[in-house]
Amino acid sequence: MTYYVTTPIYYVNDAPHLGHAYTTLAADVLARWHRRRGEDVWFLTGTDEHGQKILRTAQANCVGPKEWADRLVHESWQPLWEHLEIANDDFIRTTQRRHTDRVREFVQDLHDRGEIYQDSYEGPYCVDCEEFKLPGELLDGEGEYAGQKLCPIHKKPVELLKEENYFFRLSAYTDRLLAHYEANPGFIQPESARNEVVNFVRQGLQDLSVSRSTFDWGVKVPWDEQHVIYVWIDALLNYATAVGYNENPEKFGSTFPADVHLVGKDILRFHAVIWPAMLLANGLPLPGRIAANGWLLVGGEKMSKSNLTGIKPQDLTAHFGVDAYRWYFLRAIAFGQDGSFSWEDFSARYTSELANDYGNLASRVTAMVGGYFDGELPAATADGEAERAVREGLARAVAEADRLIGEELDFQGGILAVFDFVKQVNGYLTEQQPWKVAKDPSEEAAARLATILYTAAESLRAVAVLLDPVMPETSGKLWESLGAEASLGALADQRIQDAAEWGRLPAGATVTKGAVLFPRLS
Ligand code: ME8
Repeated sequence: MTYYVTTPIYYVNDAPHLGHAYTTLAADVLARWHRRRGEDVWFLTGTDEHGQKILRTAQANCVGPKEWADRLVHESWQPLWEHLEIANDDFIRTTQRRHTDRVREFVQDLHDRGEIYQDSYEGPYCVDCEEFKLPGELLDGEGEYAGQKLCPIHKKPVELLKEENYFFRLSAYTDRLLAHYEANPGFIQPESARNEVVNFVRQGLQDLSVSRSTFDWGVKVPWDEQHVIYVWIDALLNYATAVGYNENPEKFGSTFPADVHLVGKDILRFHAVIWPAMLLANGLPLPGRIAANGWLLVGGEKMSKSNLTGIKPQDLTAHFGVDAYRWYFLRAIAFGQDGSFSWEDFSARYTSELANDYGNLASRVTAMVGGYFDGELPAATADGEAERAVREGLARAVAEADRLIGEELDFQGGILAVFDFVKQVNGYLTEQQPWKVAKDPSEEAAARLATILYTAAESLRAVAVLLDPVMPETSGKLWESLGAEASLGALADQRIQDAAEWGRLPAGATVTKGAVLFPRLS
């Protein structure tokens, strides 16, 4: 079976900001990690292009909605993912025929099964969320919004909608969903998100409006073309249509359902309640896990396109580089919790952890192999207690990182496990003082010097493999400067399991002092 990972498909109402990149990066690291385990992986991302929000944005810009979506996809979203080295296997757009045709079939099937009925509905709607809200969750407006009710997420007025719509019998799934959460404790992550969903569903679910009839930018309801399918039903189905639902049984059978849907906590209910109910109604299997990330905050509020608080990832990568960017957000914020970005924090961590701890280790070791051994990696012939401790540290780091990143989606914990090992190797060098050993002309000292440098270089070989999913460019540079390719082959072919196997880098490898991994910040 394929390990199938997804991101949300993002609305193309505006260009991406740090928050979108955060979820996508986490998914990318997870996908790369599983590829490094030798698994067959499918990593999907894409864009959500229908609905009122996109339509209004396009109108405000005096272009048609499809033209607007094309522009944003080609000029903003896809170039950003390339820039950030996102290695997705597919990119789905909800305006593609491969998607819209299948959405119609899926909804027709629900209709045929008696899961959909017609009724009228009146209620507050947030266009930014594309969601009907419950009156109880709205906030009272103040200042310019005095007297109005506001969306709790966007802090903007909701609109009162009254429409004749089609409804999905979501309420009928309350008990089956609760039973599924109970039987599968890891279905929703983190624990706090799971509790929130369980409490919400326990109150009983209401049937869900699944069509809109006051505008037409969407997939038409097959049996009543006066309606378009509600944008969230359309969007959630991307996870099925992109891997061959009703089209390619072989691909679908080996890929669907997803092992992990990564989503922001704002859209958790859609994924943990509505999506599984849709699948149950259609007789399809449920995903393995819905993992919710917290929000990147600006001034204590969710960073958002709609509120114009988005910071562009390119503003940061221009200063810190792409790899440091990829590393920082996963390293600095515990996955699942909210976090804030600050230039000060990023700069401080870059300097102490990337440049001083990791970058310096690489440059010291490669420079010493150059200076003392003419760039030819010596063999370790005088192994002792200190070397054993390094080997044990590595075995621990590999096991920890694999469990934390690969299984628990604790990116921060996994990265820290590797960086603890980097610190251990730095400490080992400080203790062993190869620069002093080098001054001793005895044969014994020569063997010690060789052993120390071999141990440090071999440690770096493992670190390059372990950090490759997070910082692919840096690992590539290190791989090259260790001369690893000639004997071990391409970095892309290394396995996480290999990282722990001591002694893979052969004596005799040609080590060069490559470019500085993390240049000083200007
Ligand atoms: O909701 N912090 O699209 P969207 C962290 N089209 N993550 C953030 C964030 C922040 N400040 N802001 C956005 C939609 N995100 C729907 C999804 S899926 C079938 C349809 C991330 O463009 C986070 O993953 O509003 C959030 O869930 C997603 O962007 C919402 O993107």
